[in-house]
Amino acid sequence: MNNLRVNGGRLWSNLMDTARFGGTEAGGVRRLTLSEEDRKVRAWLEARALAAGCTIARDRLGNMFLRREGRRTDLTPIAMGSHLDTQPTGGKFDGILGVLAGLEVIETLNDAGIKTEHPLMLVNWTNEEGARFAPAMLCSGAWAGVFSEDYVRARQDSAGTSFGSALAGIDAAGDQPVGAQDFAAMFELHIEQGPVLEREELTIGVVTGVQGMRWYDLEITGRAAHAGSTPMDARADALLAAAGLITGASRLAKELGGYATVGELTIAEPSRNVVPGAVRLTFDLRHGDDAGLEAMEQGLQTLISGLAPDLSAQLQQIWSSPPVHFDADCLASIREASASHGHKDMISGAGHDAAYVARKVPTAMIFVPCAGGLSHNPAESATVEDCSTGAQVLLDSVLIHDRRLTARAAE
Ligand code: HGY
Ligand code: MN
Ligand code: MN
Repeated sequence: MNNLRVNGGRLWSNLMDTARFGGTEAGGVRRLTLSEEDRKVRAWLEARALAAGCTIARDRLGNMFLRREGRRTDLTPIAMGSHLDTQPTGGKFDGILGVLAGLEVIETLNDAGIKTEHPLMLVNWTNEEGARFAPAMLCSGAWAGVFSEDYVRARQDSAGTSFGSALAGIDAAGDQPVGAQDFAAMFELHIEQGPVLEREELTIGVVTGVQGMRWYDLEITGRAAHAGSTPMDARADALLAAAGLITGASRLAKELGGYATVGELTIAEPSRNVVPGAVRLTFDLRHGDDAGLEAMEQGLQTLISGLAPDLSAQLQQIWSSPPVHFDADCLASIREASASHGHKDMISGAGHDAAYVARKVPTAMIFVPCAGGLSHNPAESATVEDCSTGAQVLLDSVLIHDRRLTARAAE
């Protein structure tokens, strides 16, 4: 193994410094995609990357490609990527740890005056979270050819602002065609966002894949009625129907070993003395295999078909991301880089840009623990030691992979 060491203190300082872009009183970060806070953190990253000798490119959807030249100009870059946007109740580490660890790799190589054979590319993927503009992983998905540019531009947030106008609003778009940037491989470092590593007192997760996930919108229509004079057995209460579906989906997930979450629920024209006549809610279903996902979807459909006749429901699937298996060579490089750290293979419960990038180039992920496995919460936290070890494994994985690919090309 090389004797290069990342500067964990510099990484931690960058993590705490960038947390001010969208920092909340609760100690978390609210940095929605294409917001003013997103513009500021993007500008911060570009300035640091330029100071580190990188060239900057952006595609037409604002994906950022920060390139460090290698010794060979004929080789395709090895990428380190993740995302800078957060959930509304986000924390200091989800996404940005992977981007800042990639910056730390570049600055460590600069400090040592070392050049890799392959160029390196630090990537910020626009709109990973899907919180403001659904679905998630929208612009890594567009880069992978899953979503058209027009589809992405037309997505709207809850205020009716389109992705396209928000993108123009912070001047984040570049002129590179979406999908034109190629990579020899991509590595993504991320907090686990689950309890496994912490529980097993391990520092590194060698992430072999990502579970499947599907998102749905559900509209339930009943009948608005007077809260005081409508008998309980004469109601078409849309919210009560939704409550039954929510508990039913949760029971299904437990039975099938999957995950079911309702994260958004809106009562149309809410009033405390009116029986809700119409509600809209979202379902996020996940499972390690397609058969399990399919069984969960069928189960939800069955629950919906069992609603009382004076209630109607429209279930629309708005997104489907099948289970992903990462690249064996990339995983071998991560395992070699992790040899001196407590590590284990694992599947990611959360979605990541790497899930779409893997459709086009060899890709794999590295996890580090976060406290209590908590994420998408202002209390999300990780330690300077684990973040530093994660960045070290990212550096070593990239160096090992650079040698692996170069040697193979010379055969
Ligand atoms: O939904 C997810 O798993 C990711 O955080 N976007
Ligand atoms: Mn993330
Ligand atoms: Mn997230």
